[in-house]
Amino acid sequence: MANEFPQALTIAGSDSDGSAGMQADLHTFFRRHVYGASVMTACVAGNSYGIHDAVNLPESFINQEFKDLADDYHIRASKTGMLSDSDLIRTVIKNYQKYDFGPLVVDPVITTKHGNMLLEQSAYKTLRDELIPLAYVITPNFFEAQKLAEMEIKTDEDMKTAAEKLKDLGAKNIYLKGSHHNPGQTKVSDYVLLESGKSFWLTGDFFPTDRKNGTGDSLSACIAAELAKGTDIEQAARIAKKFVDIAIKNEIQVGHKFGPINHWAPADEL
Ligand code: PXL
Repeated sequence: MANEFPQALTIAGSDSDGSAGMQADLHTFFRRHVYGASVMTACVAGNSYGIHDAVNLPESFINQEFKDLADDYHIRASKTGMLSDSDLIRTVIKNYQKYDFGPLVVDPVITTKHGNMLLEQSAYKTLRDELIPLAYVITPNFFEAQKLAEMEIKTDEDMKTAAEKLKDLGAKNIYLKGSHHNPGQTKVSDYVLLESGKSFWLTGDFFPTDRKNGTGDSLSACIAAELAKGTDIEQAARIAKKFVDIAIKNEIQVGHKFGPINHWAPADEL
């Protein structure tokens, strides 16, 4: 029967070196045994040294991408990545509200790991006030969480307070990634706050490497993939943390500088 196989959607920018953005999402969907569809919102030209150019796709084209998927596929979960300006965010919101594409994972992409801005300053409020309230899960990194929660995070208690504040923005479930910028740290602890009120820490080893591009994209894509298969949010969060940790630890030598994580690393048995 058509559409029996679980299908997930990434609504994201294309990253020409394949390490992050839509390409990282599709690698993750494939690896987690979910069929991956994509609505491309923007294209970035870059490599492991950095990003060198970016363009947005026209609204009419993005609308058509959504329509074509809705006319034929059964998308069971979606995720957003790079949405560079307010118009783009609103185009995505309009289409997401028009069709049934399952629960939405919002990765609130603001900058790259290496400081390139991926979201215009003026779009930040649109992301926070209009997109995040539609999210089933948000997956901010440490810096995005501080910006969105409007507070500094220094302690475990601060992580918990920030997660509560993020929930107040309207997202149902919060996956807050812990800091990995403390000298000498050996562990990274993420904090998850669920719709039910349950919360827990997910702690993994810190692995010092420059080959970490696409980590955040892959974590949120893994959550979306699991949701598309019917996994509950707690289990999806646990699987995603392990999936990404394994992909970081099993480095592949691609590119000269900030290379991609390894989506092939043995992660079938999570
Ligand atoms: O990892 C964040 C990200 C998201 N989307 C695109 C990117 C990047 C980082 O490089 O290029 C398209």
